[in-house]
Amino acid sequence: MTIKTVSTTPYDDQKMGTAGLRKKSKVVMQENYVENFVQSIFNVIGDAKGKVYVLGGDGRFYNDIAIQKIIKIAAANGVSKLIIGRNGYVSTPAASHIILMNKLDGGFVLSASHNPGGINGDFGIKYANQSGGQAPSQISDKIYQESKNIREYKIYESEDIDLSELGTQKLGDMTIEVIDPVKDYAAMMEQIFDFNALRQLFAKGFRMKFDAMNAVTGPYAVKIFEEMLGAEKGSVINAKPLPDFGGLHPDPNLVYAKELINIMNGKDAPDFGAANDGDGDRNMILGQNFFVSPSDSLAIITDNYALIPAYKDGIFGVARSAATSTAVCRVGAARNLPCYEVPTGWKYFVNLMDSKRITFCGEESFGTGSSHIREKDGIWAVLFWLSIIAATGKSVAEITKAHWQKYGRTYYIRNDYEGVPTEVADKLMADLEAKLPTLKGKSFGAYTVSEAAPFIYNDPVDGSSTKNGLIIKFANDSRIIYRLSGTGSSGATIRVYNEQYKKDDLTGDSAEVLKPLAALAAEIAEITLRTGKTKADVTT
Ligand code: VG1
Ligand code: CO
Repeated sequence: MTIKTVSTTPYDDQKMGTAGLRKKSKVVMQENYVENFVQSIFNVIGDAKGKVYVLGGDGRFYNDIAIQKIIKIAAANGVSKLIIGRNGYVSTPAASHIILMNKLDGGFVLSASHNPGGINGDFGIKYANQSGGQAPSQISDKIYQESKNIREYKIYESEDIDLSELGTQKLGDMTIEVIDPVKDYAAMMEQIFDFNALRQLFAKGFRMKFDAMNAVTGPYAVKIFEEMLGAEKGSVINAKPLPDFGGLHPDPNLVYAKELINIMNGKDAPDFGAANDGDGDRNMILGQNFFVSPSDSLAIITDNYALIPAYKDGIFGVARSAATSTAVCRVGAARNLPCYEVPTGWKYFVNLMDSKRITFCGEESFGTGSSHIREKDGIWAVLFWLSIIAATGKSVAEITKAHWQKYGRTYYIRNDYEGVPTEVADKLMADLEAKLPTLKGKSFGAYTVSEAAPFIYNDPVDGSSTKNGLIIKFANDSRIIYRLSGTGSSGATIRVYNEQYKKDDLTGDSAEVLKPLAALAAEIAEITLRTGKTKADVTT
């Protein structure tokens, strides 16, 4: 066994987006693609001696190949130890927990999250640092620069490492510890929530369905909901992680979690439904024939913090991405909690959590979490909802409607226009930005523009400034936000977020209520004219 130095040619597209590097599987499968990217990270880290990282993925196609490459490159670069989930599996939230619990230097999660997998799907690598969260742009930019100039990488020449058995082995001087990726995570959940109360809930006959979408959360969910809490066997569906997710698009929303939606809207529906995405950081919450919008979920969780043992003595504050509805800030205002607004991407919450400015945070894209880790956490959100149900004895729909009664309702819809040529999307955004100053004071029927500007975030901790999206606010408590996706693997996706707050009028249908605003949003940005699309490809 020896360390080999291999000469390589740089790729020019290894820029991390909203959440790590995300590409078509076939792009990642190109010669030395993973090697270049990972070596670039180690070059930026500098001396890896004494450093320890967690490694694993959501089990998608190429997980098994990429993980072996990373192990061998880490060993050749002098890493002291890798902690790896058995069979190469670890969820994004569990990886964050492993980093924090063991005070590691960071980690690698092999996942393209909610994007489809397989040879024609997507692959990705999320890189976290010692904060437990994904590296901030200042670091990922350096890695990108490095990747454009890389000329060689170091790799250990050896047989593949067997990751199927728990225990410790060596590759040269590097220690490899294969761990059960579920155990410590489940123990943390038991610390946060009142598992006895949840066991009583299921003992009384409460029924749930959790859709793991054939991705990484299956083993976590079976362990926690069925084995520890006593939900009936079969409560977790699509529980076995598969390399192609069984053909599913592991994005937990009304469009892609079809099987679960049908169960929850069908005869004899269980009391509660939930789904997670590929790497276990997103969640969708459902009642019988009832959908909780992620923005409402964050607000409801915040309003109920005192029901949970870990938060009962108080929380510091809350935060949402700018695109997420303002619902949580109304709870913040009522309860004297600061409410921060950050760019899209969980990494922007990390400084706020580290500096004890916030405890809870969330995104409209089905992400909810707290400072127990530095990633969003799908199973945590599900346990939170189950705890609210156990404590109040109310159904999902009753809890949500009571929340609207108390605070009013923030109607919310996101329209995605996918596969738009990059130049078209970039021009649309640039022209729209240029037009914003002319919109102020203008009326479009019932909608009078009160503010129109790019969203700029000044991080109160590290002083960095980030521009992300364009916001138009109207005098009638409604907003439109436009931004380009940073997680796609081909072309551009234009996301248009629409929201309208109503103090009364609580029982409408979101799509109906927001129809005029969504039409106005498309008109202002000239979506049809520029993209040829007469309607959104996906609405969530
Ligand atoms: C999307 C979501 C964003 C989320 C990100 C990563 O990014 O909008 O809220 O943080 O995915 O989610 P974008 O740039 O495509 O809008 V995950 O589950 O990949 O970590
Ligand atoms: Co994800």
